[in-house]
Amino acid sequence: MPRNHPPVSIIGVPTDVGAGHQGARMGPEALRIAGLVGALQARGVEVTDRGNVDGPRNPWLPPVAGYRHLEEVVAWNRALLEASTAELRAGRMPVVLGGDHSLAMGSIMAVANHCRERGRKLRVLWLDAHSDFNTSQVTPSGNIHGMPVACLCGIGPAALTGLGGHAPAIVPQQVKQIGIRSVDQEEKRLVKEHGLDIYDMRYIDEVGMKRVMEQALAGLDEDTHLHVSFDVDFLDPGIAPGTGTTVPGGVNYREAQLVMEMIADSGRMGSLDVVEVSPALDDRNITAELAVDLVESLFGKSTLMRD
Ligand code: HAR
Ligand code: MN
Ligand code: MN
Ligand code: MN
Repeated sequence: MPRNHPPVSIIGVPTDVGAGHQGARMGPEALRIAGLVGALQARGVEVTDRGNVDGPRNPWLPPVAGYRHLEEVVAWNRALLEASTAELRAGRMPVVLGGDHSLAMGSIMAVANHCRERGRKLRVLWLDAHSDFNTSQVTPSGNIHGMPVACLCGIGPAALTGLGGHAPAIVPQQVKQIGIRSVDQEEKRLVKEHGLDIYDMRYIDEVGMKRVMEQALAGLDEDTHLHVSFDVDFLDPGIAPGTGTTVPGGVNYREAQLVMEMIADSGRMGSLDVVEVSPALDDRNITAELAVDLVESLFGKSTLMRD
């Protein structure tokens, strides 16, 4: 099934100011070295690597009032928001390479604004071990990469929730979370209260990934922009050890391929984040290589005669 993808712009966001471990700032280079650009070109996609956006270094300070490095996280997200907005306006598909997952705020705010301006619907697929729905009051760590979904839904500091100029950027009903297996106690209460649609590992075990993806993708139409936010800790640590917050019992290789293939078949993906690759924790870049392999599937590569 050959598909026509819009031209892709790769945007690196080499930061780990939102995380509790340093190292994700090396993720963009690891993904490039794993051959991301060539893999997309081999799919017939026109790709331009825009290089990295710039931002403050990691000062490595303890949290203040429930946030570690709030000012730095804001600065990186502002830079990404601007870069991604420019690509969307030019009719291009941003593929954002993290970096820690706090960057999903700038990435998705750019997409949300773009959809709002064009009267398009937005759905976010959040592939992750974590719900990333903490607030400063309940976070066990102060790490802002545990908060982006809440901030996108308008729950968080104005410096983050209002960054795109329109708060909330999205509503919880637009988000489908898959692979979830680590949600903090108070965070559980929040996701229930806000009605987040969560396909956790138990649900995946019970009903199977095919059915899960049919549900997560149900109702997409030609007016829907699908944003995929892929945190590599979604994957089982046995196949993806190179990330700062591994959680056992994750998605296996075949399930992950099916997820990506079904997204590709939907034909609706308009933007993508690949985040939390942490090369110093990895084993010969296998996590970045696996991420690239899965991105190929997102762009329509499949086994046998289907591609
Ligand atoms: N829930 C934990 C916290 O808020 C850890 C979440 C952050 N880890 C991530 N994001 N990699 O998905 O501290
Ligand atoms: Mn995450
Ligand atoms: Mn995670
Ligand atoms: Mn491959």
